[in-house]
Amino acid sequence: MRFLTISLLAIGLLVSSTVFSADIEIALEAELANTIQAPMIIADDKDASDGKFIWMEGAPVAGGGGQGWAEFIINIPEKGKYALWGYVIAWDGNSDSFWVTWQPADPNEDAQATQNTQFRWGVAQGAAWHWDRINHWLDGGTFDREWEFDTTGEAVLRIAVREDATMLDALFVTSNIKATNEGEASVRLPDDKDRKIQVEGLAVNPKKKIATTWGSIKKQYK
Ligand SMILES: [Ca+2]
Ligand SMILES: [Ca+2]
Repeated sequence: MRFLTISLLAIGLLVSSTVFSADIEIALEAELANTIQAPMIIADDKDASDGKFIWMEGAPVAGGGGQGWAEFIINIPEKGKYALWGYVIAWDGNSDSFWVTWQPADPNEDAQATQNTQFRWGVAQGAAWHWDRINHWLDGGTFDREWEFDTTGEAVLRIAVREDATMLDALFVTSNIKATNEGEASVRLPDDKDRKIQVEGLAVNPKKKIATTWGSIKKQYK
């Protein structure tokens, strides 16, 4: 009987680690970014996750934008491909885009300066909070993005202002790159546990160590 139990346990472990290997999923609160550079700011909204979101404040008007950003240090637990989803509001055609770079999968490029459309996210419009998979809006069309990481550890995601008034409430990182809608991707907003992990940095490392390593990443990709 004991042998049977152990065997079943072993099979169970084998099955769960192969057939049912779960996607990696990380839920992040936009306003808990490691760095927020003005004029991008944190603002209040009772309908936003944890009551706050980030944006470059202003009415959605033509022109403007192009300054300010938020940076997130994300611990990549396994090598491989990842997709990103944003929980957003984009009122109209003048408030529906960001620049997105995620190092080291992306180069250390200031997309606000280079205007490289590879990093241009055309945000799905809507006046209520909704999920949108981060894409690149190229001159020839808009395509879902995926990022491939050859190393584990800290990766630096920058969401930079392109147009005034585009709003970001939360982010969802997933290794499920196939999903094209939020149901398939099992997107979710961060809960208290997610926020705790995000605030404390990598669960196992003190914040000081992250800062040091972040410095070396910047140096490496300069
Ligand atoms: Ca636009
Ligand atoms: Ca939020």
